[in-house]
Amino acid sequence: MSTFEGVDFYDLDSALSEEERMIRDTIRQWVDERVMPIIGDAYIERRFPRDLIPEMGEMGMLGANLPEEYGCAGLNNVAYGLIMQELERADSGLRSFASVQGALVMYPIFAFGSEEHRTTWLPKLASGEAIGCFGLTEPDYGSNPGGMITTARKTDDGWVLNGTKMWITNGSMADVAVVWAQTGEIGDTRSIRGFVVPTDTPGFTATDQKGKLSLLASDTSELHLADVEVPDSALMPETGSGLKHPLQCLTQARYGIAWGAIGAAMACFDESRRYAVERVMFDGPIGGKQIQQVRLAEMLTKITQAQLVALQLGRLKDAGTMTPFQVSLAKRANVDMACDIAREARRLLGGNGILVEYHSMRHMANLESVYTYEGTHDIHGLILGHAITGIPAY
Ligand code: TGC
Ligand code: FAD
Repeated sequence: MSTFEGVDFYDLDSALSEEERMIRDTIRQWVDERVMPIIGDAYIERRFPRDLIPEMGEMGMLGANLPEEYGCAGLNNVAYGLIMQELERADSGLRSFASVQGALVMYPIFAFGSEEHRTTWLPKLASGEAIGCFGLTEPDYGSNPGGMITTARKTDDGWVLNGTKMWITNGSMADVAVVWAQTGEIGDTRSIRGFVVPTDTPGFTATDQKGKLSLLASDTSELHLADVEVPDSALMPETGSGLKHPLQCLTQARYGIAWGAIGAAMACFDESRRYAVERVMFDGPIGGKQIQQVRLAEMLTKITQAQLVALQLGRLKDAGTMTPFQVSLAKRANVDMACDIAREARRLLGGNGILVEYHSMRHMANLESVYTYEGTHDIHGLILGHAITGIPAY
């Protein structure tokens, strides 16, 4: 049974480069040593384990696929994906932190910001000295961000921002926010532009989202912008020709989620497999019963399929040919797979499955957020439907 350690039934290790394997193994060891012992307590205490951030920076996990000239690790996208997988093996909240920092804050600053934005923020964000958040969603504009009512109005020497952003990961911890705002008529998506806003700017406040039953080891906040005055230099110069700039950021983060979900599923499978061979009921291990064997076989099958999807997606991204539609398929399918596996794992564990000492129920609850954010499962179905038929059904 020990060959199932690491869950690599199709020997995908042989399809990775030595460097990719080495990076994966380094992060895996760090997660086992530094995160696994504390993540259950952090979850119960409803706090993101902030003291891990400097180590994540030092080890190159933040914005890992961005260039070295800005203090990032300059890794390929498969290595980046493997990092997301290993982080989410511990907790979706940890991968969320890294996703937002790297794909939703550092990526837009790199791709759409000014050189001043890049040199001011990227090295600090890469090292973890600064934390970032990404404000797109609003209370009444989730799946449809194009309708946003947060405004940026031009003044003589800058802009004034007003509005509310909801469900913002890292919001209360952040030093800098990438804020998307309407600079023209409400509904005119061509006028939606991105701003780099230091969170100590007067009028900017963040409040914790209370009452969550998922992603408890993650900071989720509401951002309030009340006459926030920023200079002209806060505007990201390359934004402003439609929703495609924020959506391009989402493509980066959704790519990471497609890998991350596999990590959560691997953790649940691993926990179930161990439990099945150790737990004795009716004079034998439950892993010797046909129902549990089929349950484990289904889990392994789904994880293997998801691994193949993620690896090929990563190779396409590295070749520069990946499309957003391929990312939608992978995000949708792999998160759905992980939700199913976490639920089945929790069931296999019996009563112990509801305890925090075991990981599956924490993953199960977390994955409900992952299913919803970065485009819900339904929305990715509609994106694929649009691609297949040419007819938008949103
Ligand atoms: P639509 O007309 O389809 O497209 C507008 C323009 O954008 C282009 N485009 C993309 N470009 C890059 N990447 C993508 N994924 C793209 N999708 C579309 C498109 O080609 C077009 O370009 P152009 O040149 O013709 O202007 O736009 P729409 O307004 O109809 O939007 C459709 C829809 C529903 C798919 C979109 O609004 C959507 O994806 N909604 C979901 C919203 C969402 O995912 N929000 C996520 C918020 S951030 C978050 O959840 C962080 S969680 C973080 C964590 O903790 O890990
Ligand atoms: P709605 O859009 O109101 O959807 C409700 C239901 O309606 C869903 O089932 C949806 O699939 C369905 N639906 C919507 N439109 C259609 C349609 N046209 N046809 C059929 N069904 C439809 N956002 C950020 O900007 N930054 C962040 O850092 C961030 N972090 C998040 C962290 C967490 C923990 C969560 C839960 C969310 C986060 N989000 C963030 C917001 C997230 O992206 C939104 O929750 C998501 O896009 C869905 O929007 P909504 O919650 O408003 O749901």
